[in-house]
Amino acid sequence: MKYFATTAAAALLLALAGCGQTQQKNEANQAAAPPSAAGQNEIWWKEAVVYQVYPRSYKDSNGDGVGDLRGLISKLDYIKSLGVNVIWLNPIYGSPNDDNGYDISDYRAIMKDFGTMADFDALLKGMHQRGLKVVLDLVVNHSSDEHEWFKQSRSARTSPYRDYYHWWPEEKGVPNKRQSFFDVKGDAWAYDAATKAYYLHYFSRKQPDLNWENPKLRQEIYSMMRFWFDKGIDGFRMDVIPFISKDTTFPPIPAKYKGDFGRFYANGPHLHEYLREMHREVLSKYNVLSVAEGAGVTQADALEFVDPARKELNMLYHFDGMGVGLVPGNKYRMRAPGPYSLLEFKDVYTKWDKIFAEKGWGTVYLGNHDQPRMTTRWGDDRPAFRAASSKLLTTFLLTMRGTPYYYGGDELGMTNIRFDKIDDYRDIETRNMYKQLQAEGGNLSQFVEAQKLTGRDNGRTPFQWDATANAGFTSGTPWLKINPNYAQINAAAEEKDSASVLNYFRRATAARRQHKVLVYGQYALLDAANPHVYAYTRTLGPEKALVVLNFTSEKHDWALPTGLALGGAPWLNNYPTFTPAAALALQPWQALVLPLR
Ligand code: TEU
Repeated sequence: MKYFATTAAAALLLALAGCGQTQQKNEANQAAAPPSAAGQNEIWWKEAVVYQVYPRSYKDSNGDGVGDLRGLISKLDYIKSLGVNVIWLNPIYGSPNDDNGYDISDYRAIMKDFGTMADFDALLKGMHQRGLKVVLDLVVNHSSDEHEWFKQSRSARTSPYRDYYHWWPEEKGVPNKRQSFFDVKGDAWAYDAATKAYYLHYFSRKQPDLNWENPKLRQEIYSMMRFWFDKGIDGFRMDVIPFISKDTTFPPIPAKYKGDFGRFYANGPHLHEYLREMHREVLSKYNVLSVAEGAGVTQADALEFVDPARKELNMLYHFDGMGVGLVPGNKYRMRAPGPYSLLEFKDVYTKWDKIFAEKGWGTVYLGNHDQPRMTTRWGDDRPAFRAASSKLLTTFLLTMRGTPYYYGGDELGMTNIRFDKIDDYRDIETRNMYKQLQAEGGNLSQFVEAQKLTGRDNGRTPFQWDATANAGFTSGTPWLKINPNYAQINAAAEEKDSASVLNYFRRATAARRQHKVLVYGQYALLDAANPHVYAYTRTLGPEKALVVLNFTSEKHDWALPTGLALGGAPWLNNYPTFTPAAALALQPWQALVLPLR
């Protein structure tokens, strides 16, 4: 993009004098029409800021070292004070915790570590009283091997539950290779001597895949979903939902997938048929949020999930952003994401915005329970830059089109713990990758080094409430070590500081609430080739805003493009002062959201 400082300066001066003839660009005319009043019921999830709570690490009320529902209830006023309006809880159901609740043994019960159904009812009531909606995790690609269905299924080939799972009888020979994410041998088939057959598990051996090709199984799932909706929950985040349908002849993975098994798994033969059935039988009957974890989903496939005309799901979240700076398909994630290319980052988010320009709706996130802390991964967590870069990333999340999914703890600017020893990890993914690499004679120290930046437990360390013992998380021994930086980085300290990351997050959620242009406005990338600064406009009818983000730890000047005229004080600024000028003098990690005329 071409721009000239002198022209921009003239426009700026005119604007500041209050008599500027702002050069309206065509963008304003192309802005999506504001949603009609008739649609109001359907759009609450577009205007939402979703706050993700990892219950195991949020707040422990009974001293067993594990977060629980009573602990979470005690923090609802805090959550409300953030200005978020939807809470997504990672799985809270009955589970032996092979994969921290993603292995469910009872879909209609609460995990013992977390409390009771009465606690859940109190939690739901407490949330609704505060105007907070609750989204639960729906984990139905697989169950636990300790689920009653699986116990029955594996007991005999004639069991009425046999076809609730995928079995391959040994007399048919060894089944075609399927890769497992968590298995120590990487093998997704496990041999079960009791009935002389293999069962399928895309994740751990204790997470057998459910057989969605069986209509009875599907009805069980729909009935379970209705059970939770009838209790009053407001939505589901659907774990690896693109993986549910399988070709039960289990052919070799076609060559066109070039070994990308995740992409193959996401293309089962009846996937969209089942999603439409689920919509018909369950989702259409409630005013709820539904979001797919879009593992294996490409840009070309995305609309098939969320085009409203197809009657499937509301939203999906993609993995392209998380892949920036990683070697694709590297199962051990050996390459630590150091400096990444901002150009690539901008390109990914700009392309994904475009997919939903006309229909459907997107999402944006920079961290979750499967990812390192966003400040470490995408910002700069050294003390001099930690707060500024956290605030910049928050600004990005809350000014993009699409619903932001904000991970609990990021509002404090929490950082990776960077364990030195494999034994400190609790995560099955890290531990089993290590064992696999060990068996293959791989480079273990390189692996441990890479996990310091990519390992999932970095995002799972307990929430840092205050500077007392164990960060105020528990009176017992925490299930996972607490980041020693809790003495400086904690909610209590940040409450008292108006310039903290925490209070900035509150200002950011308020800005998104106040200015609908930040939710619905058309997005246009500026200065695409700038490797340091990410800048874009948002436009909704006559309302227009400029977002300028210096994604580096150095100062950079950024000249206002021709035709853009500033229209007043910043809506958001992560530094104390702002001097309007034709070329903005950006501080390290400075983030600005400026109204335009
Ligand atoms: O993650 C699915 C998934 O694609 C994972 O393989 C993820 O990409 C990987 O763990 C990142 O390192 C979901 C859940 O979010 C995850 O916590 C579960 O472990 C997994 O499904 C199995 O249920």
